[in-house]
Amino acid sequence: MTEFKTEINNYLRMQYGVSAKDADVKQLYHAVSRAAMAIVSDRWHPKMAGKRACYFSAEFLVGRLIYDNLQNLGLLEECKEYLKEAGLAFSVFEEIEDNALGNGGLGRLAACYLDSAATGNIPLDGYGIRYRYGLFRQSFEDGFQKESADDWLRFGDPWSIRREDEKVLISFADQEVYAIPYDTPVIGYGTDTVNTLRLWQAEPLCAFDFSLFNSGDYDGSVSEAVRAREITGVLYPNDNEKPGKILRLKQQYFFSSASLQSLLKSYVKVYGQDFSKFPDAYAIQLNDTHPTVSIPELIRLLTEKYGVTFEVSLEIAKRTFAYTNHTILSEALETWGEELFKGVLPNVWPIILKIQEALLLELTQKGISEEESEGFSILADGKVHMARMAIFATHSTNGVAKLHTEILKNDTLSNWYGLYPQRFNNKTNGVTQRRWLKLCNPELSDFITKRIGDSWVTNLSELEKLVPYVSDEEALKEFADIKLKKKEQLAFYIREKEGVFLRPEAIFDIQVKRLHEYKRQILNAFGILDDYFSIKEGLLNDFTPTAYIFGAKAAPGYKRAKGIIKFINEIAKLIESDPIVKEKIQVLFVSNYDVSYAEKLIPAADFSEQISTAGLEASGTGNMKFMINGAPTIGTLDGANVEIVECAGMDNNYIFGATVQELARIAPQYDPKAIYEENSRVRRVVDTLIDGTLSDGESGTFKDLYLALLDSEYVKRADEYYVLYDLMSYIETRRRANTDKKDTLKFAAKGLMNCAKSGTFSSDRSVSEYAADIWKL
Ligand code: 26Q
Repeated sequence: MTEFKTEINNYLRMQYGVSAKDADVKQLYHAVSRAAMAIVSDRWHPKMAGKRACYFSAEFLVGRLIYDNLQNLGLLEECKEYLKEAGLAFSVFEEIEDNALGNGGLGRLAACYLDSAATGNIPLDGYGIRYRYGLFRQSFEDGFQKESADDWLRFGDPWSIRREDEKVLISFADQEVYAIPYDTPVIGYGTDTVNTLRLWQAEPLCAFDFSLFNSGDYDGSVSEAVRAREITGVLYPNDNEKPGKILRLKQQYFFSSASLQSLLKSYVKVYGQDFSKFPDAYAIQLNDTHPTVSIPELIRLLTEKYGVTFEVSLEIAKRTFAYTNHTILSEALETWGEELFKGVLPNVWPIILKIQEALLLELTQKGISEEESEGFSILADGKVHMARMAIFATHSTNGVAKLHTEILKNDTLSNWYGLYPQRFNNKTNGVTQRRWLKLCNPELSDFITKRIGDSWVTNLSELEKLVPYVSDEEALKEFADIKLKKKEQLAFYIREKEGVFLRPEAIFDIQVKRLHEYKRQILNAFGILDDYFSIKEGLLNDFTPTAYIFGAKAAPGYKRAKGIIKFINEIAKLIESDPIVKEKIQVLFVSNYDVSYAEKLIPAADFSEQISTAGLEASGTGNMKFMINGAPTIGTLDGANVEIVECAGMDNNYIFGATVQELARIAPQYDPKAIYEENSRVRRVVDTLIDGTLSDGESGTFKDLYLALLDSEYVKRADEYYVLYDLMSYIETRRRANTDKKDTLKFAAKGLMNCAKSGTFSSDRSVSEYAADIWKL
């Protein structure tokens, strides 16, 4: 018996008094996880030597940990065997819920970077929040989204260790709480490196007030505890949208201060009170502005606790911190009302004033006029502008795809770029092929390894060696067969989970991502409606049957996004009730799309829908996952799509719609109403929102969608996201894709070419660029 299996048996016996055959899934989950932890433990210890990088992020969307960790430890096969001996399938752990402490792209990126760093022996630790409830679970009631709590701790958390001894105190204006760290090992694939993901939990100084209890005040006796736990109670479900709530600022300060206090403690142990070496010991990457309050907080700790001057502290901050921007949407650029900020964090406020003062001084020295200074000001129109502070008080600002970085430099942040051109740099996002190919698509992985060996697992650019197989008929056939198999597996899963029968022979056209107007799920919906009407008219006799699959969560307060979900669900119903059209089209909105669902959907895609308004999707990372799994992109020239087609070729993808430049040119005269009036096909699909074809159950939500597209008295900008502008070019492109799919081998060649050219989209590449250019490790 191996060490691993022995550990599992011991744990089951000691903890639960059972053997593998009698254990339930939860017991097995704990036993397997803890056995793996035991194996990791002698490689996992605080490391003092050399510079470390710290990824500060309000979100880590790691998904299910068990399979990934076992794979990285090389224990996957052994675990399968063990379960088989106990008469169980390896898939039993699919009952274990995802770790969904993130909203979408930004949180999942953080998780990919941790995996890549550990695998590449890069000392990178994650710091964030241990939310009691993660991203809400989604269900549909009469086609409307319903949310419920994500009680992820129901299954326990065997992958973390609570470090009571490392707790720190956090002070707000109106309360003091402890921050308790929970550490999870981040295990590299086939390496000895074990990094740490440290998530902080808020707890009261005093959990129970006996004197209040004795005097009969039962609520009062626990109220401090309730208020403390509230801080890390739940992840805000906003993606690219700000709630502007006090609690959110408290969360940001809570994990920023806790993380910095713990770094400073470790630092002082090694270096003493000479803080000039701090930037040589730690590099801190700010994942968007969410942890940016770390900047004044580090300065506050250095000046107040250790007597460093403000000027020196600011220099230390600049050399330590770097900032990643993930969005140009104005509604996602964080600002906090000055009064609100002062009220919650009175100790930090004076530092903000001093940073502002230092900024103004520097602007004057650089000869910036007072008028121009407005646009740089951290404090302006009664608000604290977090991105401005992040650019001023760090040494690096990066965008997440080439196009995005260019837009930052030349448009959104052009004034800053003029001031500090050397601070700006690009780091195109990436995804980990360990989870997004090897683990979720073992069939394609074997196909690849059989031909070029397995070094792609840690060096994705090796996939380039697949290029010759693009003209190898046997390889193409096998590639097409694998895709079909993944579609069959998905169809089976969906039948169980959603009660919907998808035909695996149909094209699987998939759009999965958060629901947001700029991502234009409604454009996809209009495209489907045009298919529907065309088929009814008998115009599309050559059409290859297609299943249009959506997965998306809408922020609970985002009414219009919820209206789009209802709209798509109504289209699904309409088509399902039409005996002719339903033979050609199926529409399905899967419920509760999450990381684990993505792992099943993405390998099964024939087409990847990446159709955001040009200029608005900073990068996208789902687009990369589809590409690696060999699905051509139907997309706009936006975010990393631009680099995807640069690598895989225009011919192997389906690019449509206006470019950034074109939109900039037409924007001033854009008149969606004119398009609607001139084009009867556009009109026909848009009118389904109001002509009774579809019902929103009297909620008024379809009328709102309609007016938002057409009426510039109803909204500031009618069709702000240029849906109608791109609609016809989208429809035509998708028809071409549908036709191309008929030639199985030619189509497989496009897919294989995408896979072969996807090497640069590994997060291994991204992280090594961060390490070399920004963190200087
Ligand atoms: C802001 C203020 C207050 C509360 C919440 C927020 C907030 C929360 C989440 C703002 C933005 C987000 C998430 C942004 C995000 O996920 N952006 C995505 O980042 C990906 C990784 O870089 C990119 O690939 C996507 O293009 C980008 O949309």
